Amino acid sequence: MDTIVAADVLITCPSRNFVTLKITTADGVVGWGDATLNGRELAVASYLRDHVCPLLIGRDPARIEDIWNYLFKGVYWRRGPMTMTAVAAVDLALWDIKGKVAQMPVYQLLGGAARQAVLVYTHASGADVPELLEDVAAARGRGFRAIRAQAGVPGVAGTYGVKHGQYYEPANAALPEEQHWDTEAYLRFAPDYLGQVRDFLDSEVALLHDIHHRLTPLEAARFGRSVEDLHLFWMEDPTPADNQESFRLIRSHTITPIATGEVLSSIWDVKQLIAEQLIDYVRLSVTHSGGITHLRKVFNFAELYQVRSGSHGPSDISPIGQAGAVHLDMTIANFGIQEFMGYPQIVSEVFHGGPTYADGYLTPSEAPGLGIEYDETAAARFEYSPKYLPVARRADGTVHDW
Ligand code: EZ4
Ligand code: CO
Repeated sequence: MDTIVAADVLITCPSRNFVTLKITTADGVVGWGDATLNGRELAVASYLRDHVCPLLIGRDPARIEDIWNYLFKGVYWRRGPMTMTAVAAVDLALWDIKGKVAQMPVYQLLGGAARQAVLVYTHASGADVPELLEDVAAARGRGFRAIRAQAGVPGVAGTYGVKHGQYYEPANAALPEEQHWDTEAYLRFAPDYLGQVRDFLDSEVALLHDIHHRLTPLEAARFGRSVEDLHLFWMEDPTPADNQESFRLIRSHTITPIATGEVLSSIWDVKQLIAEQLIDYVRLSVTHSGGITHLRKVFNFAELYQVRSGSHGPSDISPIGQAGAVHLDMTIANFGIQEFMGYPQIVSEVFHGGPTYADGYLTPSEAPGLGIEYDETAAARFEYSPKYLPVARRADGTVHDW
């Protein structure tokens, strides 16, 4: 039996912060796990370093399911994004090790390819409609078959989802910026600009839109109804999912497909949404939801209700997490789509390998394990620097949902 001899937490910031768990075995196998939680990076790093790493030493790295349950059920405090991101990092590193020992890519260990490649969507955004259409055209130029479109709302300064510079990067400040939000302005404008994007795109290209939990259930129903003719692939996060039953109201009023879950992290957070068929796509990610071991259970459960996967895949999940997502996406029966924002070039100085993008699809690496390596020497050049997402307030100063 091989044993875990070291578990180290590494932090780097090649333009943004990434937290990585490195597990080393007595046989000299190294596994990499992603532990990046945007804006709470150091909390997860401490959770791992102070409370999880010591528990791993001496354990058999082959026993993934057992270690997962030890860290979830065996710990008094369970669930929550910080816990589930920490557990995910361990899980990803152990799958990486298992693949390297077996000399197989992780998707083979999970049952093998259920499709040729993984359909992805990317982001297009603009401060106004002409800028958005330019960005949509650029995404088409790169071959994307599914595009998420977000435009600035006139009169609403700093609308979420609109890029700054070359890359969409809302986590841009050492302390959170304050931005404005105006629901009525958004509801008047969004259906109109999405219509313009729909007309601009070839009909076979899928159009997605992210609402970022900004609406009440009734407002979301109104929005969903107003864009039904556009046949959106989905409207994302129409309202917070803290009350899972509130999606019933949206569902009873509109046939616009619904995706949710990027801020959720366990099967319990989406159980009712799935079992009552209140959503069409579940957006939990490998990195924030307990890794491959837990997310596979969520997707298998969703399969029973014809709910498909649509995992969160922003550039604030590291390339290790993104690689893990693509391995899992390859193997499940109810895969829907995978978000893929891509990374600034500088990120590839630290993370080598990973899935290959071509023509709107990602293909996992055939290298053993997750197929991605972390360059510790390169990583050491990029020191942690705090970066926070903005906070939104309404005209009267009330804090609004993210
Ligand atoms: O804004 O991951 O659908 N994707 C998204 C993301 C989120 C960031 C926040 O950390 O909503 O781009
Ligand atoms: Co989103």
